[in-house]
Amino acid sequence: MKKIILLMMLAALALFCGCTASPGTQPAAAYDDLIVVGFSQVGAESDWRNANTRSMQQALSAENGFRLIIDDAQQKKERQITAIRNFIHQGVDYIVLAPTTEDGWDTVLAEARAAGIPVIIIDRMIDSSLATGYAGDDLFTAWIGSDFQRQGNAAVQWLEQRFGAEPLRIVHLQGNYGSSAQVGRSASLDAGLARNPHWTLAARDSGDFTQAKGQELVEAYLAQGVDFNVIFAENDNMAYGAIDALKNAGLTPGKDVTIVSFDANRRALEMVVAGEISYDVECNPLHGPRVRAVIEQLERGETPPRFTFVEESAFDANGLTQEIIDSRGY
Ligand code: GYE
Repeated sequence: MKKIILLMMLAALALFCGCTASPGTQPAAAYDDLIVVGFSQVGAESDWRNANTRSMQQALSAENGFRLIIDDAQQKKERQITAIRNFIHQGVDYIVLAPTTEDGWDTVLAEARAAGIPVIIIDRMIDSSLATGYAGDDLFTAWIGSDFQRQGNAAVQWLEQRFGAEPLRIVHLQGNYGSSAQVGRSASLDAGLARNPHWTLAARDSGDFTQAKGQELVEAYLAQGVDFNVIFAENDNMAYGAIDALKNAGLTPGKDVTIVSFDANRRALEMVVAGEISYDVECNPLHGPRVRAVIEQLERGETPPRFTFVEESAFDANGLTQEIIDSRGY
């Protein structure tokens, strides 16, 4: 009898244990094997940013051996600093940072270094008194991103070639101030303005890389009677907003106003084919596999390159086929 009661109790216990393990739960051992990565992302301000987040999620997936914790900072540096501190407290294996602006990272990245957590910076750069010039005593292990001034130069050179001596009155929609993407692209346009005395700056302001602010700014310039024939939009989303504003005012983008832009998202390249955007400089957001490769190198005890500049091109309507657009990853 005692034996039967014992068997029944064991059976009940087995049933109970079975019930508590929900279908998707990972066994503890497999979970412990995952490399934990805390990713402090700028926000979700643009198509570029969303493609960048997706690329990270795909590359650093559980199937690939990672547990990725993403914190969306809604374009606020203070939130990124808090997120990094949380990652340090959680004891993540790696921190990936896409910094909003260049300045202000010394303290929190020194904390990560003190905790022995390697930091990989993607997209934009940090400007740190400690980041440069101290081989072996750096605040980040590797950086992966774009040469934003080179991108800006490509757009300025295209305007020079396309318009020669024609006078240009340029509306400049800037990204969020202090971000490398804004700093580099704006520096190129400033250099273009300086060497082309027949170019004038009709208006300039930050649209924070968002479509809504791009539209608002151009609507305001039109309402104020600002006279312009070129828009230099520092990303595609602000260009989309600008295009809406122009169309609402009865103007034809690509005819009345020439638009140059950055990122080369699929949607923007369709606008290049349609003649609404005249030139779009590629900025590649697909950093996920690159980050994965760097972490795997570190896991094997190898030294990854400290700086990786992504190769990029630029598009006008010449030769831009639907096939090329469809083959793009973002
Ligand atoms: O161009 C813009 C995004 O830093 C390269 O940020 C990135 C920029 C990109 O919001 O669309």
